[in-house]
Amino acid sequence: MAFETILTETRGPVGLITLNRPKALNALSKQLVTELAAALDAFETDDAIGCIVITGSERAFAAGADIKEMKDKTFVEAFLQNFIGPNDWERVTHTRKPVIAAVAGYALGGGCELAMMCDFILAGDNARFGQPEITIGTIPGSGGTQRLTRFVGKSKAMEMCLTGRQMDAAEAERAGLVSRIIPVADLVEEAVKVATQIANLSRPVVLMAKEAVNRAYETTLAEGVKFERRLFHSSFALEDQKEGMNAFAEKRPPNFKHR
Ligand code: CO8
Repeated sequence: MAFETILTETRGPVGLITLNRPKALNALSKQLVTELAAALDAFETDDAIGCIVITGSERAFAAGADIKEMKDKTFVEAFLQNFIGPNDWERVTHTRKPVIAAVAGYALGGGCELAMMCDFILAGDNARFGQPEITIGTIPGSGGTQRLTRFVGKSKAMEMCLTGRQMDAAEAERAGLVSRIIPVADLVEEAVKVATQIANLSRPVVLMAKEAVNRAYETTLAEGVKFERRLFHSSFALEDQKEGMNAFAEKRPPNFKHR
């Protein structure tokens, strides 16, 4: 795949996507968002890939949508183009394989929103999260007011969306926005390690677990638990469930067939 604004590589069973517009702090231009969607499509359809990592540079995961590109848009253009294109902005939320955001430096505006669309966030110790749109005369446009509120609660989300205040990595971890903090120099290596661990598990079961956790955001507790129970039951139809449990009983590592 030849892209201009991102880099893609495979590390064993992991697809690694690096946002790569260093001069613009990885601002999410139309081209970048389109290329990211294409890279996700490619890794999603590649059977050899079991988990995807999206990262940026040590200075910036992404400093938001590209302000220079969008500043002169009219309402009609933004509305008719759905900002910059069909559904590319939300592409990561449609990925069935797990996607980990490895965030170092700035994750602002659309950058913070992109990180929150991933399945979980590993933060470098220099990460900074924020929704500064209000300071440039607009509001978050890709889930910032909704996902941030669900992650960190109303008070922090409201303060951040109303003032543009940034959270550092420690606050983001305390607030539940990120799963853990990693020294920035080790961030990508650690994210690839975790992704490899996931990719070596039974793929159908991994996809079931992801679907079940995501259901918690979309339905009532009772319906979510019922959904989880049905998937749990159906996992007993898998050879990988037999292998996993037999391996435990026989005190050996499992050798999953479907990965
Ligand atoms: N867009 C375009 N260029 C940017 C952006 C951006 N978001 N952020 C930084 N850059 C550029 C700068 O213009 C600068 O370029 P140049 O060297 O040509 O002047 C270069 O990157 C380096 O930036 P700075 O010199 O500003 O670096 P600093 O270290 O001084 O500051 C900051 C870093 C604090 C990150 C600062 O650059 C900043 O505040 N950036 C803007 C952050 C922001 O407001 N982001 C929100 C954008 S709006 C948005 O994301 C809405 C998403 C809606 C999605 C809707 C989908 C449907």
